[in-house]
Amino acid sequence: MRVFKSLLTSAAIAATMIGSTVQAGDIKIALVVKALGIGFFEAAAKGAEEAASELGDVDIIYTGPTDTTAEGQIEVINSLIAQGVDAIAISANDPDALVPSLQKAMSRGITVISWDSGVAAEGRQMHLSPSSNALIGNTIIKLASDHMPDGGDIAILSASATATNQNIWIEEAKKVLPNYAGINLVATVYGDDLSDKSYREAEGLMATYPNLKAIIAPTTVGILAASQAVTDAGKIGEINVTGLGLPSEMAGAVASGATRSFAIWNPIDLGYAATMLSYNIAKGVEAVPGAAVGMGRMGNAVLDDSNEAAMSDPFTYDASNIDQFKSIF
Ligand code: RAM
Repeated sequence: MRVFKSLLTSAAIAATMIGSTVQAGDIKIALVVKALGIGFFEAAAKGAEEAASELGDVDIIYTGPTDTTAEGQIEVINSLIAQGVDAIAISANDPDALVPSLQKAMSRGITVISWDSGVAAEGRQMHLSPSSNALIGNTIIKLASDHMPDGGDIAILSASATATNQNIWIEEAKKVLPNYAGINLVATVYGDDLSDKSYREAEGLMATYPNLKAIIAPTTVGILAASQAVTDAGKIGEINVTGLGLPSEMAGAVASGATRSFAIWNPIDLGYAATMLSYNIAKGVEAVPGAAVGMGRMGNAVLDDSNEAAMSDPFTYDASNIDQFKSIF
């Protein structure tokens, strides 16, 4: 048991150095993701790599735990502190649990930002959201409602129960529900951004709510697993799976009709922007309310009173346009 655990631990802190040979004096930026093996984060890593080659003096360490837990990320953070990285850009599995270890990193002079999924303000210098949280919340409900002319029951299949980003989007989605007459949210379940757990949770929803008309998964892992579960259950046409997905992963579901439409922002741009922000702050730009911090080709992030900014709007994909995007991300 002990051996197994220590194997898991070393796997959990496995890190990949991307790019060319590490030069002394290079800025080491760690892109810490919710978990390794998720296509969305691999696309973000491509963007980080693009930023690094543009900047020239940057090494990207792409790393994360093997599952979407705060405990796994704390181990990763401690190991990055020990390695003496210059910056940590993290998509958090929990807004609060990471604060002590990220504060330790900042007290050692390491730049800390969160991106995608935020850390509480005291645990980071700034946060970059992909898009306005209210817009994402409204978008996921609208995507379901667009294909439910007679209204009906919907359910949410989320990522982990402590994921900052999904929890805010769900909160925003619930706020706009009264604007969608006849749409009834019956349950919210959590697949932890694991394919098999998400698939089983989708099966559970179909068994518990026989009148379900849509499953909304605001996670790229969840939407793919749910579309597969609906397909395998023979319920294409009866239950529409929507939410946030990657065109490359969702092309089959759109072709089969399991998913009528879904949305996402560009994850490559998000990883690129997070890297540029980390670099500029590590080089001395101050992250304070009102500051405009450069994001390279993505323009500036203008920080609000909570030192937060949003990158761009989500884009909707369906059968009419998915083929143009499925080879990009
Ligand atoms: C998954 C992750 C990520 C989220 C996307 C939409 O890849 O949960 O944090 O932003 O879905």
